Amino acid sequence: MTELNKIALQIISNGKGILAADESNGTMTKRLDAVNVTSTPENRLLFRETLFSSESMRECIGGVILFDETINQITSSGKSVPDLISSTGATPGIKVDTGAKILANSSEEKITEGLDGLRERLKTYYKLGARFTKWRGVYSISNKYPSELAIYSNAHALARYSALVQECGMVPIVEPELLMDGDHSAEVCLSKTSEVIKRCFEQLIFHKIDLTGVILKPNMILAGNQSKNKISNEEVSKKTVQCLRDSVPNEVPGIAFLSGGQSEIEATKNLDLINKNNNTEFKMTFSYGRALQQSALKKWSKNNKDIKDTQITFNHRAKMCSLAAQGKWSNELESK
Ligand code: 5MM
Repeated sequence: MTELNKIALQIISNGKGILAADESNGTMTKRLDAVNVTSTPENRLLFRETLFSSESMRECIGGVILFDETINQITSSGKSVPDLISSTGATPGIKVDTGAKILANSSEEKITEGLDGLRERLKTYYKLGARFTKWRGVYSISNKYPSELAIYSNAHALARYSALVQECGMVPIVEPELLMDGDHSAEVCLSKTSEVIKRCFEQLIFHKIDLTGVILKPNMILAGNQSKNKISNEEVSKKTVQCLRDSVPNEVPGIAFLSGGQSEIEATKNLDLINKNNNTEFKMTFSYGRALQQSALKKWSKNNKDIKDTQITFNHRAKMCSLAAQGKWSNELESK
C-alpha cells in the first residue's frame, strides 16, 4: 500500500467522511448574511472552530477541507486550525483552486483556475499540515452543455492539479460537479456525468496519476431542479451506483459525494441507499458542505456563545451522514 493510498483510506473508511468547510470568503459571506451574521475573519473562525471541536469529529469525520484563510488561523485555545483538526484524528485538507472563471470561446461555461504557482503553494500547505487537497470543476447541463471544450479543458486542469498534488505527497480530491440547475431528466444527468467522469480519468491516466491515491468527489445522479420528472431516492441511488461502476477505474479507493444543494435529509437518505445498493468495491461516503453545516449554522447564528447547542446539532448531522456512509441510516434514527 502506498502512502497516498493509506491517507485516502484513512479519510474515507470506517463510516467516516469529509466536512467541506472550504467556502471562499465570498460564499461564506453569503451563508452568514443569510443568517444575519456579519462576515468577519473572527466570525468565520468562530463558527468553524465550533464545528472542528465537536465530539463527532472523532467518530464521523475523516478529513476537513479548509480555505486558505482558515488553514492560517489560530483557534481560541492557541492551536492552529490544522492542529485542532489533527488532534481529533481527522486529516486537514485544503482547497487549492482559485475559482471557476468564464471559459473563453464558450462564455456560458466555466473553467477552474489556479495552476500558476501551485507547486509552491502546495509546499506551504503541506508544511501547515495539509495531507489532501481539493479542486472543483463545474459544468452546467443543457442540450448543448457541457461542451466538448469545457469537458476537455476542466479534465486537463484536474489532471495537472492532481499530478502536482501527488508530487508533493498529498491526496487530490478530484471534484467534477455537474450542477443540478435546469429541467433535464435524471437520464440526461446520468449520461453527461458518466461522460465527464470518464474524460477526467482519461486525462488523469495520461498524466500518470496514481489512481490508488485519488478520491473522486462527484454529484449524485438527480433530475434537474426544474424538472417535472423527479425520480425516487431508490432510483437516484441505483443510477448513481451504475454511473460510477461504469466510469471509475477500479484502482480508485473511494468516492465522497458533494451534496450540491440537496437538503440535509435528502443528501443523507440518498447516500444511505447508495451504500445499501453498492455493488462495487468503492467506498462511498460524503464530502458535504451545506448538507453538514446548514442546521448548525442556523443554530449558531441565534446564539454564537452557546457552543454546546451548535455542536449537538452538528453531531447529529455528522452521525446521520456516517450511518448513511455505512448503509445503516433510517428515518427512526434521524428523528430520535
Ligand atoms: C464548501 O463549498 C465549496 C465551494 O466553495 P466556493 O464556491 O466558495 O469556492 C464546494 O466546492 C464544496 O466543497 C462542494 O461543492 C460540496 O459542497 P456542497 O454544499 O455542494 O455539499
